[in-house]
Amino acid sequence: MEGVFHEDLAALSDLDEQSLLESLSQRFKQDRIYTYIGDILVAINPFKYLPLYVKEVSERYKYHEKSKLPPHIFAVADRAYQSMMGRLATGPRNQCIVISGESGAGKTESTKLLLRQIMELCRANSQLEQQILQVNPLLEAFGNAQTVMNDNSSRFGKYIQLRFHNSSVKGAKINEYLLEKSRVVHQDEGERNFHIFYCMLAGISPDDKDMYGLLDPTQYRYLNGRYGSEDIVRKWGEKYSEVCNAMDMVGFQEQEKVDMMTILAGILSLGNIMFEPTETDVLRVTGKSMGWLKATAGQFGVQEEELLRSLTCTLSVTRGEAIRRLHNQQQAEDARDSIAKVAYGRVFGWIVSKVNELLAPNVDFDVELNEIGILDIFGFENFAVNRFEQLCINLANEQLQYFFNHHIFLMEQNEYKEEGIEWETISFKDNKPILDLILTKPIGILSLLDEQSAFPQASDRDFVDKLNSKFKSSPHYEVVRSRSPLFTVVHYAGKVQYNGGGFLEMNRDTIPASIRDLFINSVTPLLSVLFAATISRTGTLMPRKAKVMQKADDNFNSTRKQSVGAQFKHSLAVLMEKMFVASPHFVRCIKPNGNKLPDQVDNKRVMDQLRYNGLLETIRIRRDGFSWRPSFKEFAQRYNILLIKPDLPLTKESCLSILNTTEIHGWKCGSSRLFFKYWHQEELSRLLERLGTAALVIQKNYLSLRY
Ligand code: AD9
Ligand code: MG
Repeated sequence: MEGVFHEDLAALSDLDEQSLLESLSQRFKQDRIYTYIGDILVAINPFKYLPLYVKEVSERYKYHEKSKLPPHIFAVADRAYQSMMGRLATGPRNQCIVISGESGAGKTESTKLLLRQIMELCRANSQLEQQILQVNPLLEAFGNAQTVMNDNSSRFGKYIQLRFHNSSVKGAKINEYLLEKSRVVHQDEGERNFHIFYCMLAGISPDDKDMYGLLDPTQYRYLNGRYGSEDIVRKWGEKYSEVCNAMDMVGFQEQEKVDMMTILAGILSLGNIMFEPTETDVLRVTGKSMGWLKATAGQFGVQEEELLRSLTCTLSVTRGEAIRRLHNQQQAEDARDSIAKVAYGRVFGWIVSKVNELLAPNVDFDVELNEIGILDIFGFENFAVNRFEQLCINLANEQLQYFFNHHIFLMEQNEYKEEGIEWETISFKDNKPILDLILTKPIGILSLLDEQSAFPQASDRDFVDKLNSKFKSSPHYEVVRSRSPLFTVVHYAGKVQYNGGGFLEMNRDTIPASIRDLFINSVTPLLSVLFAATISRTGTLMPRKAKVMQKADDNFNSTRKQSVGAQFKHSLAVLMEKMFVASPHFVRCIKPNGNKLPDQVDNKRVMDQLRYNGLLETIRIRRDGFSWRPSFKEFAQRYNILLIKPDLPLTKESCLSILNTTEIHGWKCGSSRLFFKYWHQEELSRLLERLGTAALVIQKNYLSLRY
């Protein structure tokens, strides 16, 4: 079949679903994992080492002509970098690379390769470059974990912004989204806790192990008694040295590292504290648990009695009177788990804000910085049990799909209409109604959740009943007849059944005042800082205030505190705002099979992904459409040099005269802008390059003659 092995699917004249699948899988069988659809890169996860990223390849892709080399992730890095420098085309100088795909499809690996190649491109070779490259192993150790879908699954989303002045990198900033804190205290079958726990236990020296009060890994409930074979343990040990090394390189202080590890050890001990009911309603901690309580108090640097009190009762102040409410066994276990979650979440947030502090650009205020952002979020998930976190993760993926559709289909086709370009509309699966179902005010899933979360008496069942009555007729919602609080959302990537159990609590995510006080008074400096400070939405730590101010703020915060859902919604909105004003580059990752195995293509799985990604429609629009649409002014400004007339008016007529001197075909002229195929950009750049030197000389002569 002609064209089956084509490197750019948009160049094929005729393609249906089946031949698209065949094309991709034939290429994949020859280890050609990358394919273009015009300016979009499709990447299929090989699940094996391929010699695609060695130094020599990296060199070859620097400042290359896209059409001359096979598709590659390094080509995307090159394009983003050149565009940021204003070398390739007109348009915003800030760039964003959006990587999407389901869990295990290869987004995080792609992100790392992009970062590496961009650093190569700017020939940073400085301490800053090393620091930036070390951020990933550090964040992965604390924020990734093994799931049934991916052995190194990102349990948080991140947007890495690289900041440049001219061609050199000046700093970086990380935005993190919604770490899945519940993993610290619970992991489903076949899953693990965050990597760092296993790394620490495997890699720590015997002396340090004693210092942190760590025991045998199989003892810890939060690790589910699971550890691993000797081989795995050795790898974890090696990873631990890498993480320590990364911390040193990025610039963490020795004391900060010690504090961090001690807090992690404390979290593990805390998980082993069990409670026994007594006849007098007071819970008892005895025997081994007493030992764990002592250990935790030591590791957290808090008083043992105070820790016990914050686990076994809640103190509230009503009309100036302190009321102590005793916990039952379940409440005490919940308090224990929420301390573990909040402590881990704060350590993670602190690492990110520390990284941002250390990597902030060290330049004067008036220095203009351009940016390349790389978005690597958690992929679409559908587990046996899906919780609140999965709803947020899948919402983020919906939002990205919308961003993609908006750019590729909506914006482009609207412009054709407005500019009077003849065009046969290409339809696509618009997921806006699903976004509305989750996000709309006042009756989206998240706002109903907020409404219910505000009632202390409301239950998860009440919440799901409310959803059922509001959305039963929505085409993207399905009522589940069950005694458990279940509901189904029909996402763009498939149906997901959610278990509403725990939604209200996870959405509220409140820390009891007694727990905060406990930690503020900790003698472990880092813990005390983490709880005295509030971590702002941007991930930076706000300074500790005087106690009185703190109290006033608490009252304020208790009425104003945003729910987790509302915060997430807000941070997604901020991210989208940023991305909508940058030039986007898309990488669509595909997972070839569900077994994480090399050389295996599960046709049905891949076809599902091609369908929900809208790839067939993407091919059509890239083939027939005009992805580069500069205004007359932008175009004339940049390409007037082709006519060797620097003072050309920036009008339509000038643009047409410029274009008429070239042999470029297939472009169109609208009422305010020009419409080009994606490959025209490169053709014009080539012309500029060829004429550039000569033209500059002539231009100089011309100017000297005139004046
Ligand atoms: V999740 O949404 O965070 O759960 P990702 O990020 O999409 O997911 P990831 O990049 O972690 O997936 O890839 C999963 C695994 O596939 C990696 O750990 C590698 O073992 C494997 N992988 C991915 N890309 C490549 C590659 N280009 N070459 C070799 C790869 N192996
Ligand atoms: Mg990932």
